[in-house]
Amino acid sequence: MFQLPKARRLVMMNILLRRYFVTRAKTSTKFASFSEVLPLQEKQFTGIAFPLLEVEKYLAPNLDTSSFHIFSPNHNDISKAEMFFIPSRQHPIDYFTSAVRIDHTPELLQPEVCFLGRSNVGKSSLIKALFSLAPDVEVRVSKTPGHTKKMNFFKVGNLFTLVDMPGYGYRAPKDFAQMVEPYLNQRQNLKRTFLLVDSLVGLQEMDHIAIEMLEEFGIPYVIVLTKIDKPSKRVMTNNVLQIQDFIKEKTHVCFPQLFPVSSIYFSGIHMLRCFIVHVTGNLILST
Ligand SMILES: Nc1nc2c(ncn2[C@@H]2O[C@H](COP(=O)(O)OP(=O)(O)O)[C@@H](O)[C@H]2O)c(=O)[nH]1
Ligand SMILES: [Mg+2]
Repeated sequence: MFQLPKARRLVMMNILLRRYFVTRAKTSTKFASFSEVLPLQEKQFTGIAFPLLEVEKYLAPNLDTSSFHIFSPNHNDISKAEMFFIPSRQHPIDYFTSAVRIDHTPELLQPEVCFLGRSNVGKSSLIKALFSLAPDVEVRVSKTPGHTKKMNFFKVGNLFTLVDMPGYGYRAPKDFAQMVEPYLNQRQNLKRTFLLVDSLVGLQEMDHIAIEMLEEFGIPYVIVLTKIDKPSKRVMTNNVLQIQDFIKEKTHVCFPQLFPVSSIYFSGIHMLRCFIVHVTGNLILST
């Protein structure tokens, strides 16, 4: 049977894989831009633009929901923030580099935010959704859990950097010791850490370990609830309330407001873009 030489086979496989990932990155970008969300009917609009307010609708009226409204940009702020995620010749957005050890991380002065969470929680998908207006940015979304073992740096012009951290899973202690801990401890330009938690299952043991570490180091972080298209309204509401109570009672450096997202339907993505642009010092809210 005809067989390709090994080197050529590898090249072919690379081309096929690239094609697969790039094609995936280009599919389903409806509602990627806020301009496509604005004309929607109120219910659908709120669900995508302000998913936390959608949850609030299902709560008892006497419940204190002040933590739902701490960061509350208006439409104009959200549209302005989106401009930072649209690439141009003067403002290139691209994958920059990867690192497996802290001493391999690039020396960048621009503000940075990083994304942390269990393997399979949806980190890469979230970064892909945030960058959906820059379709040339290649973010690898793996089929196999625990694929990301590197820190991947994405530069948004010379304004800020997004870092996809290795997922903590069964290899967590090793990855944590080698990469996550020293990065969080030493990175001078780190402005905010986003801790991703699956909205279907809520806080898991591994999440608590990450929270303990963030609290111990005093690193400001925000909890992002991923895959909100999955849970029922009841499960979603329960998990939101439970996590918000936990933040209030047990944490000191966690932002009290949750950021629910669905990377498939772009729910909460516009809001999160706005928050990132804001915490990296690139946008002062008009409200
Ligand atoms: N339904 C749904 N699935 C998601 C969402 N985000 C990610 N996934 C799926 O969850 C799996 C893990 O996602 P990935 O981004 O690779 O997770 P990572 O290991 O944290 O980087 C993939 O099969 C994704 O397609 C989401 O918002 N909704
Ligand atoms: Mg990943």
